[in-house]
Amino acid sequence: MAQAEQTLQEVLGAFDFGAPVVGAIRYGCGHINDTFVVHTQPEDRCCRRFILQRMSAAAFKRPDQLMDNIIGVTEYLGKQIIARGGDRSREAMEVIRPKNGQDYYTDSQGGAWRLYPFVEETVCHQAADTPELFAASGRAFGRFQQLLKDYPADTLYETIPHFHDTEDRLAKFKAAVEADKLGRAKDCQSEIDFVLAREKDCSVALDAMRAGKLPLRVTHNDTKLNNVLMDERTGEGVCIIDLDTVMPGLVLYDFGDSIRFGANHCAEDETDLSKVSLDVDLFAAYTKAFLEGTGGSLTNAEIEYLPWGAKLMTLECGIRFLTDYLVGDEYFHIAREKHNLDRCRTQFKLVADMEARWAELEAIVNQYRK
Ligand code: ADP
Ligand code: GN1
Ligand code: MG
Repeated sequence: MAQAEQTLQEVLGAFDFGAPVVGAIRYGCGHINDTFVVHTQPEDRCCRRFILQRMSAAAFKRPDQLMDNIIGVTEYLGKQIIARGGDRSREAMEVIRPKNGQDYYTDSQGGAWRLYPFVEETVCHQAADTPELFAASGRAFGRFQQLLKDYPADTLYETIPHFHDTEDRLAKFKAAVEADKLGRAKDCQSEIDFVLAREKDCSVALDAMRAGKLPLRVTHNDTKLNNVLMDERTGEGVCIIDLDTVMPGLVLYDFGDSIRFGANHCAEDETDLSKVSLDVDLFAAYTKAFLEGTGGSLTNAEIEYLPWGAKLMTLECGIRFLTDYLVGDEYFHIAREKHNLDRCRTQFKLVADMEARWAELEAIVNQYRK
């Protein structure tokens, strides 16, 4: 048996699924963790599914702290949802501990694995085909923000230090260009120049935070459309997933990352850049719904900075893809050569569009200001 298969069998044996396992296969489109869907066959009902994940060792140095955060947040969300008369089993993730009673299982190769119930009768979208769908995701992420507004932020570990510290991302990018260890900088000089021309932008949100204009809150920090499960019948957001990066942050990070990924009609790795453009109607639909979801809890300054959230999260993500390309694709899963460079190019095309349509974005956000 190959090592990977042997490890998977070891891990499957470490959890009690309550019924025989009939199969485990790779699942989903995440760039970070290794995700599997596990099918089991209870005697008295049809197949029951689970999500089994090996947490990325490249991304997360301390799986113990990561799981501590996730257990704290999911238990808290569960209580909030029950108090509001919701369905806890569908609306919040729930960690299933391994047989050894720990928060996660460490396999004999050192991999760290966790298990969740599969949230059934939901759809995970890779693109926002309609404004209604995108708005539903905005309401869900806004509500997530509202549900966690009183969560004790000081109990959260920083699972990835400097995650949305755009200044730090810029510094790491410059170091990668300087080292150019694979000689790849020559393939992407115009992308490198694009970043260098926006060096000052990287400080805009951090300066506002340091000046006391923007408060730290508990934020998700990875609000891609495919990190919310939508009800397959109603189309509404059911459950926010991928809680690895729930940490103190600025609300504009959550808003901006959703816009980055969802307010256009292309995949993040589209190679035909003529197809990639910001859809301002999607931006408007998301803005309205996100603010509804937050239930009026944001300050005027936070709302005013939302367009910056969109631009900064897109620029930062492009910088991260470009840096990973330069250092040899160490962080993001890739499926082809230059995959990270392709991803970087779509991000920079979107940044350029945002800059060109800045006044429109500000007007939309202003319209929804208190
Ligand atoms: P990554 O950090 O690699 O993006 P995710 O936690 O987002 O990992 O999981 C990858 C994919 O697996 C998701 O986009 C979604 O399709 C699916 N998924 C994750 N958790 C669940 C769940 N509890 N129920 C149903 N699908 C899930
Ligand atoms: C990763 O985990 P996933 O695939 O939802 C990454 C995000 C990036 C995104 C780009 C922990 O998100 O920060 O914006 O890829 N997550 C982590 O698609 O680094
Ligand atoms: Mg994900």
